[in-house]
Amino acid sequence: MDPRRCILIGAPVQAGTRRLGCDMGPSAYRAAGLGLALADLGLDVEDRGNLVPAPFSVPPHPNPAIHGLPEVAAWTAALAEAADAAGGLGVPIFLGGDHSLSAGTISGMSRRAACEGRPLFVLWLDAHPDLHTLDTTTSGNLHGVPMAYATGAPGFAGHLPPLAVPVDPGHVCMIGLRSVDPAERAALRASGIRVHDMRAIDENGIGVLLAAFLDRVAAAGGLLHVSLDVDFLEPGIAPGVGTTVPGGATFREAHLAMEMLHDSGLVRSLDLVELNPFLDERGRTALLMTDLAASLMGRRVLDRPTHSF
Ligand code: 4U7
Ligand code: MN
Ligand code: MN
Ligand code: MN
Repeated sequence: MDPRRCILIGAPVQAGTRRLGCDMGPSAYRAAGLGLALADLGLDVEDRGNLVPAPFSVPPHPNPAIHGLPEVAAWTAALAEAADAAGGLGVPIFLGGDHSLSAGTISGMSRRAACEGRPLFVLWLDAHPDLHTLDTTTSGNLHGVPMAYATGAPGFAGHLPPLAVPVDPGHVCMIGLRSVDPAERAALRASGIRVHDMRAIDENGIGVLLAAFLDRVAAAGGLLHVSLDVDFLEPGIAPGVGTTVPGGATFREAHLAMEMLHDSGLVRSLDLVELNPFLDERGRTALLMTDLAASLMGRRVLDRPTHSF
């Protein structure tokens, strides 16, 4: 695997939410110049276009709120394959699409890590833990379940593709949480997932929290998957998302996190999720997410070409 090779994989999935528009996410990243921004860093960039999942038939689930299950099952199977294969060649960057896509990308990367005899760690940057099961979700929106699926929570068998290698919840760190449903709160407490909410960021600084996690990943010889939900960010700087929650990460906090991730040399794969270009303002959210991805791959804020948001 070549760490200087970036493989862009479009995943225009929107079945995980009732709000339409996430299917335009991959196009918006391309229009924002993500490929060029990465190539400018001297990286070898390959854009594989958008993935087209094969149909996947699943029995209906007894929870009547659930919608989009066959589509999410199909994307999960296709993305797990794509992640495992691309992860063996370079650094896959998944252009979403709603957050249900992480069910596939994380399960694929977890299989890849197991093939290499190394543990997979996940950094989850999100306002939400996305830790509902098919039984606890009341919205029925499957962008709220990928973390439960990827960590092997019960109740997914027969409804989503079988999970080859569940991620150890002790290898997951969530930063930025500020909207957690009661069932998720109980699941988080029981899980052993490391959680740093916005208050923890305010009190400690994001750098201290992230450094401690990166030390753990390095000490374990782990591979790191980063899942970046647009709503991790303060809605004022990132309006192009369906699930805005006030009080998110600032431009400076997000860039610091990306630069530290780059310096760690641990990141093997990245999800850019939940961008809804229909809700964006003149592409500013797509541009900010593109800048963050470029920072994670090696660009410094001060090297940024000057464009206005
Ligand atoms: B996202 C929610 F109820 N928990 O289940 C739900 F608050 O990928 C939100 O993080 C899920 O944006 C948000 O619908 C999913 C809700
Ligand atoms: Mn999310
Ligand atoms: Mn979210
Ligand atoms: Mn969302």
